[in-house]
Amino acid sequence: MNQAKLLTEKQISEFNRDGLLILRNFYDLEQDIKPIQKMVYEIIGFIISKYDLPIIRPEFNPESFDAGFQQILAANRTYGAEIYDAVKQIPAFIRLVAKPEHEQLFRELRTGALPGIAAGGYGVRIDNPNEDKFRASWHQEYPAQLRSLDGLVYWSPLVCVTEDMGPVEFCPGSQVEGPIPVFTQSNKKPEKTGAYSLTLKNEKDLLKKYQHIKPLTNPGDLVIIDFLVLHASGHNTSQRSRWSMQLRYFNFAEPTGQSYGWQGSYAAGINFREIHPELCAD
Ligand SMILES: O=C(O)CCC(=O)C(=O)O
Ligand SMILES: [Fe+2]
Repeated sequence: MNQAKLLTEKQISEFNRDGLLILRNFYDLEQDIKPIQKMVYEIIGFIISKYDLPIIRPEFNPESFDAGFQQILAANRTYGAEIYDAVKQIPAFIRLVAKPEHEQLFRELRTGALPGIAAGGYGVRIDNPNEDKFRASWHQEYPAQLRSLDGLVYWSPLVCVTEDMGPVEFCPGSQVEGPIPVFTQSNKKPEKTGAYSLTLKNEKDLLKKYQHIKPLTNPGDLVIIDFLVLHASGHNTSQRSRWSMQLRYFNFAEPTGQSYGWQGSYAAGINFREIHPELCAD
């Protein structure tokens, strides 16, 4: 049986060249995205009630599902953390994570792959205005996730990402560098923890070598990112949090991942240095 292809040959070669591919309107807003936005709205409502906050919200609307969230942050930043931890457990989100199309995309982009879902590698980012602590500086996904060398990040926004929200910045083509050594005990970033604290070796020179792009995306759009492509969070200088979903898939068939039993990295409590001492620059 010949399953209909999700990607054209042109898209596959674009991904092979850039390590990056944007599929506009890939998800069904009504079926895939709106149920997630609705549950975020409900969870925000529980927090408003729980802490008895004087916040009045409009009825649910996909465009403004996070209404009240900035006032919650202003009341107490830790309420935001409570919401952050909650929203990755929304069933509609987990259904999206496991959508068969993600396996199929992986197979179309990586011939012979047996895709896996990176445990703990999925979540909903909330990039709040003028916050730096959780901003991802320039990185490749691989050291932060491990599992296999040839993984993919599926990134999709829950809000219309505008220039001032700090869209993710990419260096297309930079996957050809292969895995880049990192400084792990970076005293350059004392405020960052776990994978966020890693710094690329020769970062400045690497970043000069490649073009930089910051594509604007809308709910329903899917950005596919090679585990080895350089990328970084932008700076959100807007009045609204940049809500986005990240799902990460790896390849059971890839030998490097097999050699360490497809283990995860920092978030899984694994010591990156034990798995890849040669990629530790310090
Ligand atoms: O959304 C962001 O700011 C960063 C996303 C990222 O690094 C990722 O999805 O792997
Ligand atoms: Fe990333």
